[in-house]
Amino acid sequence: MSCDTSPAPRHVAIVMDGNGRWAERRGLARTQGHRAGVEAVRRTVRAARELGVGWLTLYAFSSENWKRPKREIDVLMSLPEEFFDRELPEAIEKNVRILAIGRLSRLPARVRAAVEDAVQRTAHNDGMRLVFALSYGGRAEIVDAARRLLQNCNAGQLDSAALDEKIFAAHLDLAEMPDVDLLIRTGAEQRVSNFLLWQIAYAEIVCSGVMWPDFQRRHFESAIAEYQRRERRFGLTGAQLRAAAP
Ligand code: V0D
Repeated sequence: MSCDTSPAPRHVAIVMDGNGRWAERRGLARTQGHRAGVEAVRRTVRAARELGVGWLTLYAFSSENWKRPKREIDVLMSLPEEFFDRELPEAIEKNVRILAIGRLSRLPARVRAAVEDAVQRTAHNDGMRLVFALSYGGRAEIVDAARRLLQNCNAGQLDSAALDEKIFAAHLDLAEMPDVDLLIRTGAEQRVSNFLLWQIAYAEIVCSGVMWPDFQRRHFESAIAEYQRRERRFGLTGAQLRAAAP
């Protein structure tokens, strides 16, 4: 069933899992899976923009990923630059604003510089927001927000009695990031894995058995269609839904 009238989700977040397994199944090195994953990122960014998604947040590197073998980390750290070589001109042309969340200070200086350069060069864009979570953990983001709040409190800029969810959210890595509407996880796992914990409070979760390098536009469209089917039921009882059925 298609529904042309339901809105696209405003904020889609994706856990891009299954790259290593995709490669191992083909007798390739895991790093070949990560490289193939970059192509899937390119396709997905283009599809999201064309489908009218306002925010796309991608889990590129978790705070736990630092425990991986050094050689694998070295390849992973080459991917932001590889991505921008081809994609930054298009992002600029298509009015995409690039942002990053996570402990960017832990990244190699070169990677950090490439990311900050892309953020800066697209800072004036007001089209789709493309957010990369790098060296990111959801709990760490919440702890960092609490630390900023305590600092503001101790500096007399915030009264603890006035603290509410809205003020708290404004101290997260990106104050203007809206709640996630649709959380997609590929790679046949069904876990949140410490991604955007605060922002997914009311997210619809769609898990896909497809390994991330195989993720195509049709998989993205089908996840959005599933979101729209669920969204149309929002708040109604089963009886109300049946009564409203044509
Ligand atoms: C490997 C699948 C794009 C997930 C996608 C540093 C794991 C491909 C980026 C990227 C990675 C990050 C920041 C940025 C621009 C692009 C990326 C990493 C891994 C880890 F500003 N893909 N990608 N970064 N993979």
